[in-house]
Amino acid sequence: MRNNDTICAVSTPYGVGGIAVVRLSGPDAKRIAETFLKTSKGRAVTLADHKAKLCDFVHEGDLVDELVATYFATPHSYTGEDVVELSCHGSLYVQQALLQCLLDAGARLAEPGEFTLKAFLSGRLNLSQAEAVADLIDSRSRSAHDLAVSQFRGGYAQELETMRKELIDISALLELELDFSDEDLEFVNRDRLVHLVDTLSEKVQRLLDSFRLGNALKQGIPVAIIGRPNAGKSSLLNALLNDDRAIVSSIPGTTRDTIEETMTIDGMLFRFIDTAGLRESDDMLENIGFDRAIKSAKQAQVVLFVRAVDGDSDTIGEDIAFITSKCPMEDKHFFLVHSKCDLPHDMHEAGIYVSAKVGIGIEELKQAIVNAVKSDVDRQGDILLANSRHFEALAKVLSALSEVRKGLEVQLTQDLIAIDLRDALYHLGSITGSVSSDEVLSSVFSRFCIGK
Ligand SMILES: Nc1nc2c(ncn2[C@@H]2O[C@H](COP(=O)(O)OP(=O)(O)OP(=O)(O)O)[C@@H](O)[C@H]2O)c(=O)[nH]1
Ligand SMILES: [Mg+2]
Repeated sequence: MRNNDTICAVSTPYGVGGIAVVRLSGPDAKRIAETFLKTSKGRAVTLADHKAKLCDFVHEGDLVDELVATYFATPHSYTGEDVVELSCHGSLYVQQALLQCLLDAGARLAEPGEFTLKAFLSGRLNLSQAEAVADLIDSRSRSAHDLAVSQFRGGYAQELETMRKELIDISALLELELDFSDEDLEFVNRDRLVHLVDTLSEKVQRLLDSFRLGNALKQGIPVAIIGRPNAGKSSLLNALLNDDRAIVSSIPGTTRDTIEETMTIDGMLFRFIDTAGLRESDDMLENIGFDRAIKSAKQAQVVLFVRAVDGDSDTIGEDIAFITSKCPMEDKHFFLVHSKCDLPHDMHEAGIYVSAKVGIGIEELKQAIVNAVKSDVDRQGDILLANSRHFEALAKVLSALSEVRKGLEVQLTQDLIAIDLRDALYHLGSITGSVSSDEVLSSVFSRFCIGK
């Protein structure tokens, strides 16, 4: 990507709308836009910083559209460069015609995320904030939105950056010691280094621990619905979604594959996963379904174990022992759901009683799931890691820090400690983009759509 180009793109989604916005950014943005802009009396328009102007967009004497042009002069714009936004009527023809005029006049089509990349390169956003912009655009629930906003505001990245700077100071001193290694001088107080490494490791570990939940909040919290064939799992899915999503029948083994559907409850996005009934079988397809059901349960944050009230209540313990042997529940919320409670029954076990058929207990079950996840969020406090790139970088930071710690314990020489320290610094810096490679940048920005 050439930095000095003036780029342009339609920034609103593809399609017809009330208005559409065509955006231009770069040193020639103002000049290119002004080539086409005229007053209603046909006079040339001069754009003024941070002012919106109603103008005619004229191409070879023909009016293309009457639109509002807004100019943001460098450096006070999204990208840090000169930016012109043309808010036109949202016809596909008008959008494409404007774009073509701008391209013919010397602008180049923007690549995905290039406006935000420019904002990063000009120092207006750090990498973590740029990623937060993408998350904000993607957010489908209040909790995903909250996560994105917190990351945009700085979140943990800022704190990590402060610690990184402290580490840089220390490693500079260590390198200095190296220069004087013949004289056996110690510039770095080893206790201070140990303390810093420990505090940082603790912080990083806490962030890593929060990833499972953070990621689930962003992508949708997985809720697996499992149980024996015919227990009423698919009926429960349909009742939760209030939609006729999965096939229901009295034939055991109706659901063979997993069925997944998302739903927002109380501002949180959930992914409900209906699974094939759990039973040993000679049927190969059914066995595949069984494996998938167990896999879904393993990946879930919440497991609903469904059991019909007209079944044999003596086997509940056995069933639960079976399922927990296949899928440990320590890090999950496990709910015993007694289904078909509209049928006559004399069961009084702990758990939640529901009837998909008449709609009993469905709201109560939803509330119980929401409360369980909320308690996880509260326990986690305000730091939540939701970005997988950060997760990988932080895992590397932690392992490098633990090497530094080991080195300090066995009084390794400065040069060897310095290597691990540099490694930790590199991965820490990659989070905010203080150090970044083209590869990292292109993987971050290719996630964006064109026009952002
Ligand atoms: N009376 C009553 N019947 C129900 C209820 N929920 C499900 N059923 C019946 O139970 C049978 C099985 O329901 P499904 O939802 O297909 O059960 P499943 O657990 O998905 O079954 P598999 O996919 O075969 O494992 C169907 O005949 C449903 O009509 C309920 O709340 N009350
Ligand atoms: Mg089913």
